[in-house]
Amino acid sequence: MKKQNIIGQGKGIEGRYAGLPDPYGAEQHAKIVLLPVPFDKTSTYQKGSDKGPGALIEASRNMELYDIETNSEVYLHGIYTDKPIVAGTSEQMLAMTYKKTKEWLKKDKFVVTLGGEHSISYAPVKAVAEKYKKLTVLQFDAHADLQQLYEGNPWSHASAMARVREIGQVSKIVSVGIRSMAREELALLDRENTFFSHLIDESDRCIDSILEKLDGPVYITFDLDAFDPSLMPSTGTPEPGGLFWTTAMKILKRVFNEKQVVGLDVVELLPCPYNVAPDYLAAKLIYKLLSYKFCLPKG
Ligand SMILES: [Mn+2]
Repeated sequence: MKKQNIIGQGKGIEGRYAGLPDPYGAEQHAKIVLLPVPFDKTSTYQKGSDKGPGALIEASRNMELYDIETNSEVYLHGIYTDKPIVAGTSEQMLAMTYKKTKEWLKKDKFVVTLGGEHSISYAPVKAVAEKYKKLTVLQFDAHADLQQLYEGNPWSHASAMARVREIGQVSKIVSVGIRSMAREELALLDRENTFFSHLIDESDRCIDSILEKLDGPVYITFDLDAFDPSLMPSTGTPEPGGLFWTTAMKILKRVFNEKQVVGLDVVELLPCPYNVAPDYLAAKLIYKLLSYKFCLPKG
């Protein structure tokens, strides 16, 4: 029972997700690796998502680590917080993140990449897609992110999914929560595989229709602006009419239960110093998804 009193309530180790002491936070023991990529160079509305990983990790030290829903403590599988990727340009950041993700995948770790702006996702998706062929990317996002170029930059956050779509081993992208886009993106949109926010509810029929689109291994890229801004105001481009926690969890629980999820990123947390609740939500989102991944009885 010793494990009960070592963590939570901000008493864990600084700079480590959930404040995990060894052996739970140690590299050798860990099934899971968190890779922080504090990169924000192309944002156009509000900047500051480079502060996201740090704020998320700090908030995570205050979590209670027993998950009621799955009756489990996923940290017992080990969660290692890697050193942040520090890079000056998009190209450098992507090259370093890709290389690091490949290394962890070779060691059979489940990699969770923390943004930073959404453009970081290209690197982990590419690495994961080379290991797990015919990958479906499940995108939670308010925005389509399909602009070919944005302000002349192919690596803009607004082009994140345009680049992911070009990765050969990615068979398709399924997008959930979309509610803002440019007219020129309409022609680029894969309408069949897009679930607009205003059409999403918690019904089995709706969730079935999302699940039906997912083939083969699944990578989840979670842009926090998919959530309604009343829940997640701390993001660079907040957009009303988003998903709420229970709906998102209902969808995600079924995805983890019925599909093989092989990678995950959580991006676009732009912390506000006067409101830590969204940082905590982002930390908890990861903990919840890891609980679904490793502690859900398959069925
Ligand atoms: Mn996005």
